[in-house]
Order: sequence, then structure tokens, then C-alpha cells
Amino acid sequence: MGRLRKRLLDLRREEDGATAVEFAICASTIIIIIMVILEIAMMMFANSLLEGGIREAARFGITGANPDDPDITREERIADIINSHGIGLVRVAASDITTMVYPDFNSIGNPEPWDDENDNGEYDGGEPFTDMNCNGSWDEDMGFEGAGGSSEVVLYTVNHDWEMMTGFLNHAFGGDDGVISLTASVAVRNEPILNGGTGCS
Ligand SMILES: [Ca+2]
Ligand SMILES: [Ca+2]
Repeated sequence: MGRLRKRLLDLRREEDGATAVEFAICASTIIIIIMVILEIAMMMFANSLLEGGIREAARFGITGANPDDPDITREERIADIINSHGIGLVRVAASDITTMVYPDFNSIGNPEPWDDENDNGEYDGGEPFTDMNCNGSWDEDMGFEGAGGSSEVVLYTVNHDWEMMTGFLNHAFGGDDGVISLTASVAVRNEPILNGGTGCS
């Protein structure tokens, strides 16, 4: 009877041990899932803050408004607007912002028009082209940097290095050192009352 009782106690201890291991595996899986959800949620929130900020900055740009303080550049003012929307979670610098000018919305990201003399669908050196961005060479993107003039379309883009809380997902997202590059952009047409608007010069 004593031997049976001891065996039953041993079995009980083994079961307790197995349960503890199962619990540890289960708990760590749940913690990992929660971390992943939190990381993704925070990243999406940061991205939405960036998008809201760049939209607000573009509204500022549409009117051609200049910064109140002459010592502040336009890009710095745009960064300020984005950061005021960033609630401390998202902070960008003027160097993270680009504003590209296009004649219309359809031109965004499109190449400068060229005469495809050999009909190969690609630009080849020597083929005549219209230098839309005034840099003296043919470009795959006809935009040029600037605030744009009257009725011109301006593409506002902000890039932000988002540091993940744990760096847990950096391999999945192809980031490095737990940093993921977030980008938000919006295109707007300037008010027709502005000066300029004849493209680059
Ligand atoms: Ca060609
Ligand atoms: Ca060009």
C-alpha cells in the first residue's frame, strides 16, 4: 500500500512538472503575441500621426503662407506642424521632409516627356526631351523641389525612422536595429492666387 501511495505521489509530481512546462510555453507564446500586437498597433498609430501631420502641413502650404518667424525655414515650419500632431511620439526634422512640385496630379512620379526615337519604350541618351525640372538632364521623375507657385501641385512627403519598443519585429519588417522607416505623403494643388506657378526656372 505504501509503495502504491509513493508511486501515485510521484505521478502527481510529474504531472505538476509537465503542467508547469506547458504553462511556461503557453505564457511565453501569449506574451510574444501581445508584444507583436502592441508593436504593430504603435507603428500604425505613429503612421497615422505622420499622415495627419503632413495633411495639416500641406493645408498650410496651399495658401503659400510663410513662417511668421523669418529665421524659420519653410521645411522647419512644416516639421513643427507635424510634430505638434505627433503628441511627443513622432518627432521629425526639417531634413525628413521633401516637397516636390508638378504641373498637375497626373504628372506625379512620371518621367519627363521625351521623343522615343527608337521606339524601345525607354529613354536613350540623345533622344530629345522636355526638361521639366530644369536640371539639364532627363529624369524618371519630372518633379522639382520647392513650394510651388499658383495652381501648381505639390507632393509633400515625410520620412520618419520609427524605433520599435522591443526591436522584436525588425527582421519581419526588414528594418535594422529595431528601426522601421515610415513614410507619409499627400499631394495638394496650391491656391490660384499665389505668385509664380510657371514651373522651374
Ligand atoms: Ca528610346
Ligand atoms: Ca530634368
